[in-house]
Amino acid sequence: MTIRSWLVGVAMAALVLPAQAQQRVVNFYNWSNYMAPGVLEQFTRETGIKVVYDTFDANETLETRLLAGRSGYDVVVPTAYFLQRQIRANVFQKLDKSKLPNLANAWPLVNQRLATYDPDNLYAANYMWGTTGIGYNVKAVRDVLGADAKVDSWDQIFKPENLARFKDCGVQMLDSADDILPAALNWLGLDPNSTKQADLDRAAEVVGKVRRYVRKFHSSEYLNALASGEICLVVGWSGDIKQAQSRAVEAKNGVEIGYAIPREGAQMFFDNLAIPADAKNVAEAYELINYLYRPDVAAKNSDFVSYANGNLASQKLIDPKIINDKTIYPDESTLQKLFVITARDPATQRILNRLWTRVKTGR
Ligand code: N2P
Repeated sequence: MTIRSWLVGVAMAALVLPAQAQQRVVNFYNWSNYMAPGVLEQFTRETGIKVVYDTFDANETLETRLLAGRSGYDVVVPTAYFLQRQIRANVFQKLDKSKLPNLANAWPLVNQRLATYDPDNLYAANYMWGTTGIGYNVKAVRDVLGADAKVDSWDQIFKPENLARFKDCGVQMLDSADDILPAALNWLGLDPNSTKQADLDRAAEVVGKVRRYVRKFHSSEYLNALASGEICLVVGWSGDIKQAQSRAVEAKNGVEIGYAIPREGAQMFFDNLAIPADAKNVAEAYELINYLYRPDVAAKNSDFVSYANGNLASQKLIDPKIINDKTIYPDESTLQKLFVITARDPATQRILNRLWTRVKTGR
């Protein structure tokens, strides 16, 4: 190497290195199956900010990382009843609304719901919301229950003699104490927010009795498994089930998927954007949240993930198939049937989790 070429090399490195050091980054930890393809790439194209994207499928996973500190994340998406106690644990920073002009697009109704968990909406902005209900393979249900059978009740899941009939075509259930136990409590006519040991024991007993008909407790795999026809019944999240429905239509594989909000009622959950107190890339976090609150971006996401969002201005841009679907954007009478979960204190949460582990393993 000549001195000259070496010098050129050094000069080029000097030009390139600072540019690399300046690469703006945002570390985004979101639920799986919760983002339309292309949305984050578009953000990078528009802002130059690289998104390091990582996903989870359980609030517990997110919470463990947040409570341990130095999670490395700049934007996270806890469900409201987890957010509530994480705020108390000082895990998040207050949002500087002057950096989020697009929050003007927020849906006041959703803000108001969220304020139960985050008074005055100081720490979080709703991303998406949905319900926990029953996904099913239409043909399999017809084969097992007869031509005019309808899946519209938790009896289908929680009565062992009913669930037993679906064992062979495949049943999955969310691996989530906070979704399944409240559903069982509600079905028993008990308060889904009950913290009474006797109530929780009864709910656990209900699930324990149907456990052997459940092929798997898992919170994200059922999307593919339903779409491919590998399973026929699931207790899962609305949008994931609706995504399975669209995926099967696109695949033209003859699989038809339905989603039901059972008549006894179902849980309605709110998942929200928040910035950890120790986030390193705060300016970038604001840019990302503000971008996600652009009406066109929120609409694109809801169109793909089949969840309702917290953005009122996006509604006129959302595909009529999505916005007019009452299992995604529930009407008044459906809303009446939905219940919400409030934050549990850490001790009750531990009881619930222990119970859940026992239910799943049968030990
Ligand atoms: C996204 C499911 C999020 C719902 N796949 C859980 N709150």
